[in-house]
This record gives sequence, C-alpha cells and structure tokens, in this order.
Amino acid sequence: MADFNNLKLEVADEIARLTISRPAALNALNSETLEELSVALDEIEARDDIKVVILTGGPDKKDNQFKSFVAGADISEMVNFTAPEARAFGIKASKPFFKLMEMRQVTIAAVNGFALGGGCEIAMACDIRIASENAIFGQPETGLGIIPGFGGTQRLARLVGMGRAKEMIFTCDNVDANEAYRIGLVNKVVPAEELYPTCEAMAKKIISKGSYANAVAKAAINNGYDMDIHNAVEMEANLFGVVNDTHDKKEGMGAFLEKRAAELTDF
Ligand code: CO8
Repeated sequence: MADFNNLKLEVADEIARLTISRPAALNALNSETLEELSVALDEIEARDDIKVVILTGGPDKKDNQFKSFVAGADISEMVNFTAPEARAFGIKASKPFFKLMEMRQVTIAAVNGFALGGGCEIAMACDIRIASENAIFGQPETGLGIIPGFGGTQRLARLVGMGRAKEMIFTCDNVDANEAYRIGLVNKVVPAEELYPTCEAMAKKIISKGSYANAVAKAAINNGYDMDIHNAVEMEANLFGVVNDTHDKKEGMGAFLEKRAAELTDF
C-alpha cells in the first residue's frame, strides 16, 4: 500500500480501518488528505481480502483524545480560494466521496466526535453511520459565507428529508448524536468505548453474508434511489438475474436445503 501523511490504514479479518489523522487540525480535510483518500480507496477496492471499510478520525494534538471525526474541510486552505480553485477542490473531493458510496466494499463511518461541514458530508457518503455519544453533526458553512460543497446539500436532504436538511443548513445548528439518530442521520449511537467494537461487530456480520450479493445489493440501492419505481424495479430484476448465476447462490440455497452452514466465497 502507498504511504500516507494524513491517513492510517490497518487491515485485519477482512476489515479495513481507515483513520483520518491530522491531529493539529482536528482531522480537517485538506487537498493532500483528499488525494490520499482517493489513492487509499482505489487500493482498497482492488483488494479481495477487504470486505468492509470502517472510516474514523484519529485523536487530536492538544489532548490526544478522540474529539473529532472530521472538523470539516480545511478552512486555512479554503480561505484564499478563487472560484476556479474552489470548484477544483470540490471536484477533488467528489472522487473519494463517490468511491465510499459506490465501491463494492460496504463502508461504515465510525463517528467519534465532531462531524462538521465536510466531516458530516464524508460520513453521509458512507453506507452506514455509527456515532459515539459525544458525536456532534452540523453544516456550519453558511455561517462562513459558503455552502456545503462536498455533497451536503444533496445527501443531507436525501437522508433526513428536505425540511430538516434546510433547517440544519440555514441555521448552522449542530445536532448531537441522539438527535442525529432521531432524525435518521445515524444508524446507531453507542458509548465512545463501544464505538469501534460495535462497528467491527456489524462489519463481521456483513462479511458473514454473501459479499458479492451485498456488493450487488449496494449497487441496486444506489442506482435505483433516484429512478422512477418502475425502472428501478426492472433494474433490480436484472441484478437479481446476475446473482442467480453465482457459486454463492448455489451454495447458499443448497446449504439451507441441506440444513448446514453456507460457505459463501464470491466477491
Ligand atoms: N479547518 C482548519 N483547521 C481547523 C478546522 C478546520 N475545519 N477545525 C479545527 N481546526 C483547527 C483549529 O484552527 C485549531 O488549530 P490551532 O490549534 O492551530 O489554533 C485546531 O484545529 C483545534 O481546534 P480548536 O482550537 O478550534 O478546537 P475547539 O475544541 O475549541 O473547537 C471545533 C472545536 C468546534 C470543531 C472548532 O475547531 C471549529 O468550529 N472548527 C471549524 C468547524 C467548521 O466550521 N467546519 C466546516 C468547515 S467548512 C466545510 O467543511 C466546507 C465543506 C465543503 C467545501 C467545498 C469546497 C468546494
């Protein structure tokens, strides 16, 4: 794997733990980190021995505590952006963000503190979000005179509905972990010390199912989300055809009928 300045990648039991680590800036996303994320996610996607990615934030510099998941895009880099530079920055981010959303591996955000601006946005690009009790979500951009630019105006409304998304974006009010759970922004809230073990347990459960089938199901959910229901169900039927021609289908159904545990290996 490539060497990274702002990321840490550990792989064990088919799970990649990808940690964003810029301790001096509460893991804010600068250009270098976005580029490294692109490289890391491309490399992960090519590996058959990684089935789930858990994305999280490293500890801060001041107290060495897990205070922040990602405190946004890097304001010190953005402050002098011209319009073309800002656009290029947004496009640079869209590659790893879409990769998290669309790669064949399942992606889980382990949100362990501030998830503000680009931090909330990168969590939303993951398939699943699990938050520690100290997590704080928010889109503070309009208070900085900008708008969410890493997909926030789109993904937040899709996750929590237009009314709540507009309220969060227009007021810049943060929401705590329990409120994030209540509005559907996160899947689960757990005490801080249980965050990684909870993500890992979910990852292991996901890995115990058909990984190829899960990758196809992920594509079906993503592709169908913005289609009309007739085309979406037809697209699903096509993908259902694809998964019927696999080892895992024969093994999964065969094992059920023979009353034994299935050994699912396709990916
Ligand atoms: N960018 C750069 N540096 C940051 C950022 C950031 N987003 N967040 C924190 N830091 C730095 C601070 O400047 C500080 O550095 P230093 O020690 O050198 O002064 C260090 O991290 C620690 O931060 P604080 O001292 O502020 O820590 P506190 O515990 O007092 O506060 C907060 C924590 C509340 C998280 C606070 O740091 C904060 O409000 N940060 C900014 C949050 C924010 O506004 N995020 C949104 C940024 S805009 C954005 O994400 C847009 C995304 C879309 C861009 C699209 C482009 C096309």
